[in-house]
Amino acid sequence: MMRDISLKIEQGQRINEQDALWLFQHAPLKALGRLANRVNLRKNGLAVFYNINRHINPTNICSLSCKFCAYSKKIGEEGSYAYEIDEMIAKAGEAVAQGATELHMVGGLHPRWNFQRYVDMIAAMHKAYPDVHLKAFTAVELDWMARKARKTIAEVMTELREAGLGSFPGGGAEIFHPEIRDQICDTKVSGEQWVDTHRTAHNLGMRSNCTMLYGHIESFEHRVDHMRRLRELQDETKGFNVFIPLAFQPFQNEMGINRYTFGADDLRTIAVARLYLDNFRHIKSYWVMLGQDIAQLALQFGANDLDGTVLEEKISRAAGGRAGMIMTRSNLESLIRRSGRIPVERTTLYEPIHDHDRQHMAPVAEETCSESIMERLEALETGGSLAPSELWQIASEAPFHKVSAALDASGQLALAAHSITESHVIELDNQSTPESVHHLVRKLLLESPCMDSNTRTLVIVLDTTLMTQANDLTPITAACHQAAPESQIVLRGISAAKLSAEKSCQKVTEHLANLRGSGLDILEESPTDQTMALEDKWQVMQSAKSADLTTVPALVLQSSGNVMNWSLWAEDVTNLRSRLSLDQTSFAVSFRVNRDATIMPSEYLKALALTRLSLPNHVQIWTPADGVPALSPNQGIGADQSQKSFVKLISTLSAFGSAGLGFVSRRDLSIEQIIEDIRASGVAPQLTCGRLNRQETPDAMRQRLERLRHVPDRIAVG
Ligand code: V47
Ligand code: SF4
Repeated sequence: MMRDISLKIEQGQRINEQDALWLFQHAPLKALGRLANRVNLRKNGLAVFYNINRHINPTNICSLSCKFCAYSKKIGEEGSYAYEIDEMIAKAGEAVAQGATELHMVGGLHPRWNFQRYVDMIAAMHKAYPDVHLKAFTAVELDWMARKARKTIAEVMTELREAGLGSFPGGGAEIFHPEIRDQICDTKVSGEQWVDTHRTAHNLGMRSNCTMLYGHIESFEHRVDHMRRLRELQDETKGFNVFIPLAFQPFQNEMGINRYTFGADDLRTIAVARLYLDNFRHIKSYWVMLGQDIAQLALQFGANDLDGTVLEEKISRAAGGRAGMIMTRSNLESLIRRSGRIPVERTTLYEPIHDHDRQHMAPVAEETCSESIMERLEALETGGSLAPSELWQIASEAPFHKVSAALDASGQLALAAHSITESHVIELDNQSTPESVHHLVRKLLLESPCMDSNTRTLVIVLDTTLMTQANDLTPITAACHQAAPESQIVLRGISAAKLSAEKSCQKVTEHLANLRGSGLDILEESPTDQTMALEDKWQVMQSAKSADLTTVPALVLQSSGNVMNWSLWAEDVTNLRSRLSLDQTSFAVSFRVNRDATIMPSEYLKALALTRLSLPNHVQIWTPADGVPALSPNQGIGADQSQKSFVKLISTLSAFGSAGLGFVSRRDLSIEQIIEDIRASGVAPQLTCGRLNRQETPDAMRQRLERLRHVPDRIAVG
């Protein structure tokens, strides 16, 4: 089916609603992304748009009570506000001083404001800043004004245009289908009225945007129905500038929904929109609702616009938006550049501000790289081994989707299950004592819901990153084991294990055997072990193996300045590969990002895929949740009540080569939420305690991996 749909698109045919539904329900994530990316490049070239704008939400007082809305208040209610026109002009002035070319204004339906109030608002803003484009009022607000003034929608629009209004934003669309609309916003204009209002605007020669609020109670069928109505109107009028999928923000709503949309679902929605809405040139990856992480990745999945600097957006913030209220020009440009694209500042109507940027909008048939890079990528695909300099070249030059295609072609992954190892990290420091660790572990066990069931055994990770002096760790592991005899114990820190041997005046092998005897199960490399000499590190790992400890080496991504350090990655992965090829007993590598590094999600997934391609088949790659990068500042009203923003990436990991979440730190994550994320990635979640793997012989593991291969990376949400 994927091939049929690709063929249709390649031949310039339209895909239909059944196709779009299939893409939502079944398309492999990477293949879907590749197709959407190709279509976007052919329309928009390498350019990705952003603008310098400001949102001003004139009032949160609203006569309606949509069930999903955390923003609206009633008159007199605590937190309600209504700006005077002067205040709005002052706010606009701040933005104009920073180079804003657009003001975006939408708000509640204030029961005491009449139509003239809105006309005066626009006229005053236009008078103060005649060069700034005023994009204001949703179809819902326009209907409100028309009813209050007893005018037609066309009359209202014309008067607003005469006062200085430039175009209409896309809000208020939600989900058109009455099955959903009646449940979430039954007093709002109907889907038909919304479409009619925009038809009227287009017929008057005005342009508008359109949105779809997804990730609440709607099904994929409702999303396709919504997009169908937009595509039909666009066929008729060509008046829409852009389609903007709005990811539902779940804090404070009357729908009983308390989780954010899955990252894989966000990407899928952008990609299906790009493929189905073939008469739209622009698809917006709205960072305010998606978070910076998914917004950046969406640029590989068909989106060509990030929206703008925004400044003071209140609607998503009230509903738990974690992305913060502002991005600077340089933030936006950096997200775009590090996606391999060219940032182009645009006007509201999607013209480049600078004429010389037009060249970047020229259609591109495909992102290319040199033949030698392709040959090397093919060599990797078929299990060949490359020199670090060759790997470095592939990593820094091959586009994201060339790597994703190579991973698919290699048949390397395709997992039926993604393992989750529930763990709790105890950060040891110089003051840690056996008593303090024992106390912490007992407390942990009493509080931990995962000890309720026999099948779920907690893993305790003793993390040594904060230890700056040598300490004999044997009494500490013994205390941990005594407090939790059923738990598996991981020591994170190879250099700490070595220092511990020195402190107790023992040979490393002898000391590791003692640690094993005191209850330790696994020795895991920590990011701080990167500073150890390679030979020293491997020697300790070798000794750990002789002491019957399982060892988990790490691959830690680093950045230098504001760029990903691919050369370090290439060196590290080469060392790991040669080490692991000799060593058939190591079953996993922990893949993480250095705490101080800024790694973009697209770089992280590309590195993950390349690492999967570079390491021997029998080695699993674990992506510990606390080592996944997070760009979103995770600020805002719902931030501490809800999942952290990096959780968004979890549902994308298995498609790019991760076999499991390694040792999940449970401090700010709920295992139930993670299980949902794994399901959303299309593979089955599998809770393990790590021991499962220890009992497996290398042969049995190889057979298991063989069985798991060739299962497509499907999605199963909706
Ligand atoms: O219509 C309300 C949505 C919209 C929530 O046209 C929510 O360029 C998510 O339309 N979670 C207003 N969304 C915002 C809007 C918009 C934003 C940016 C650019 C443009 C454009 C338009 O916000 C509302 C509603 O669909 N919304 N509550 C929520 N909890
Ligand atoms: Fe009012 Fe808009 Fe909120 Fe609905 S979504 S309650 S119309 S502010």
